[in-house]
Amino acid sequence: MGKLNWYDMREFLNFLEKQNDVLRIKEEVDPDWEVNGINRIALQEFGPCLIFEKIKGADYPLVTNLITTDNRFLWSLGIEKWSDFNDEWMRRTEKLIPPVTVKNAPCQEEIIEEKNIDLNKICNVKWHELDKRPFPGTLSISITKDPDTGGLNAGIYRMETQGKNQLGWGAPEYTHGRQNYMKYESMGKPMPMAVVTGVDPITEIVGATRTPPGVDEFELAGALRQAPLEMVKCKTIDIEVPATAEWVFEGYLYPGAREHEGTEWFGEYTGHYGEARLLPYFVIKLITHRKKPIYQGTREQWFPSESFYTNGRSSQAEAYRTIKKLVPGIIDMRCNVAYEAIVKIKKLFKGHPQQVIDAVWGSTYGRYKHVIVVDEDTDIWDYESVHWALSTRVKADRDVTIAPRRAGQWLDPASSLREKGWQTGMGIDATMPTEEYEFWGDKVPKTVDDPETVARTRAKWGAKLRWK
Ligand SMILES: Cc1cc2nc3c(=O)[nH]c(=O)nc-3n(C[C@H](O)[C@H](O)[C@H](O)COP(=O)(O)O)c2cc1C
Ligand SMILES: [Mn+2]
Repeated sequence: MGKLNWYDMREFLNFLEKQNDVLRIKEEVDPDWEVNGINRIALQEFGPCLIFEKIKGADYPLVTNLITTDNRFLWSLGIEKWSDFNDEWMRRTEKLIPPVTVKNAPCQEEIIEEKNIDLNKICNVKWHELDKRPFPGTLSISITKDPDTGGLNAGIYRMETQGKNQLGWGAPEYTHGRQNYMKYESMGKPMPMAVVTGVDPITEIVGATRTPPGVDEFELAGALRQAPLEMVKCKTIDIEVPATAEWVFEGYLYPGAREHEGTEWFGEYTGHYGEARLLPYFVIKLITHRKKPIYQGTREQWFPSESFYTNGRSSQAEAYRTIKKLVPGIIDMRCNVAYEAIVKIKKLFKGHPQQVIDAVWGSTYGRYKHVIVVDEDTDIWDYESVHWALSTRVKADRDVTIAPRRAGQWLDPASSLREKGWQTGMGIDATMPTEEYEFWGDKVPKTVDDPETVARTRAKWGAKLRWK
């Protein structure tokens, strides 16, 4: 169910409404605690998508939890079941599909001039108890251009309100967005940027996907949709944005300009509060939006969260594609939104699992510090099964590789402030050590699967043994 090429967020919302998967909150709610509380509860219980129609002090409605359940994620992409997901992603994105530029676009139906911009009227939500300021940017996509290649980049980075038209920009140096800024900064030039929010679900997903460098996320969106995305040129800067976005902020980041996030902590996708940082900031010069625009945001937290789906699962699919191109025998891959990757292989040679571990560390953007490699008979979609392999096939002095001083992520709470950005890799080969048994001429232990007996029993007992 679902489909590939949603026209806009509204079409997806209408579909969700028909599935009885939207809750409209018409009562006025408090942006300081109540939006947080309702989201915290709804997320944890795999609740519906939420539309807050009246937030105290704000003039516009807010959508949250658009893609925070298995169903809503798979509907976004028109994929039926998880077991198809990695391969379907790979198949569709074999060839990227560039967007088309249109002249008139819904996202430019209305305009707010610089002097009339007041972010607090647009989104004034504090997503967690210890956030001291509103963070309108949780699901807002920053669109920048590489000044060398002209290629577009899309990324979601946290943005806090620092003034009526100023937002902090939480993009660390390892993101492509920040790398574009670093190029402008070294030329001493301001970087034009557009920030969009309230987009069709595939655009949201690609904004959160960790791709190899140089990939234009809107071409990736076209591939996932199997049809080009419609985009329109901004009014004041040379950047294209998705034509059906609800909100578009046009503006600049200036070279050398930094401001500390005016809070001590911000709740993050690791499920912990992350430290506030000294960051570049975005100055908005013009806002365009649709008629009756809907703002979009989300509450960062541990699983289940919007990051888990749109960043975790999509980046997993990208990592799967990369690894499959580099190492033979890769069957499937599961990554969480934080820092773990589990890879299922058909072991072909000595050191094969270790090569997989090295490849994950060296070639993927997800910064998966822990890599677990398992055999074909292990079900990576069932953590019990993975732990069975870990506890029965691993001899730690032989199978665990520790690799210090790896590139990590800023927000990993396992590293203290002094070590932020660094991580220690741990690779675990949880495949059966067949090569050792074979070396000694011994038989490799088999699993107690007993397929012949199972088949024989099913043939005789048939329907009587169907419990599901
Ligand atoms: C809700 C949400 C919030 C996110 N916030 C941040 C953030 O504050 N900083 C960050 O580096 N990445 C954040 N991400 C992940 C990035 O969007 C993701 O890594 C993306 O691929 C970066 O794009 P880029 O490499 O093209 O710059 C967030 C993702 C989601 C879904
Ligand atoms: Mn990118």
